[in-house]
Amino acid sequence: MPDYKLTYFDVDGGRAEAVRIAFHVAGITFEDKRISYQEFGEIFPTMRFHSVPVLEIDGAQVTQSNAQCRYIGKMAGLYPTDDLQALYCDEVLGAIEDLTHYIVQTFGLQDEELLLARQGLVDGWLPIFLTGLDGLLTRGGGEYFADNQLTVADITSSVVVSWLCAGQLDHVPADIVQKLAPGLFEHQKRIAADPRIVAYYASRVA
Ligand SMILES: N[C@@H](CCC(=O)N[C@@H](CS)C(=O)NCC(=O)O)C(=O)O
Repeated sequence: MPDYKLTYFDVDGGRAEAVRIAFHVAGITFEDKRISYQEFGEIFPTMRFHSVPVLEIDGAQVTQSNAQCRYIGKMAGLYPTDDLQALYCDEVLGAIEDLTHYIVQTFGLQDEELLLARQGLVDGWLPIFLTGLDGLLTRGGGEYFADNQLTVADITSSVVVSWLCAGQLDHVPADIVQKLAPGLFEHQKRIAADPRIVAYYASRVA
């Protein structure tokens, strides 16, 4: 088995979270290297695209969280073997990445500028992506996005939806998902209760 090291911020969320969960579900030991924002400021030039998560496989860097998700997800049985179902899974991963990108663009803004940017999200990209993802869930049958079973798409969506519902984003109502995409809201609660996800978080506090 190769030596795996995943470097990301010290948060139980964000772009590395589904990769960490997939490692756990696969039963693969990896170094969960959690860095502070200050450490990131010191080491980011050593990273290929100056960003995290970075997965090192026997010391060789691989970037891009969705690529990492697919790679570890396959070993964990969390990625469809059927090409069409894999496409459905990838569509969700890509949409979540786009949505995250739009949200992150508002980070670091202050006061009136932040208010306007967040209002723009609430009136624009958030409803577009939340209702779009709700539709993709319906396409998958309502319970999962693809393959009629848990995949990295469900986990990635659950991580972002839980973040949106936590009320951590100023000027974004914490009930926005519940109001605009009730199916997606229920999906998040169901995925968080999946025994594999519960076991991962139990292992975090153990
Ligand atoms: N598409 C990349 C995006 C990576 C990315 O933007 N990561 C953020 C953290 S979630 C980052 O490192 N930001 C540092 C910065 O913007 O300076 C991926 O999915 O891995």
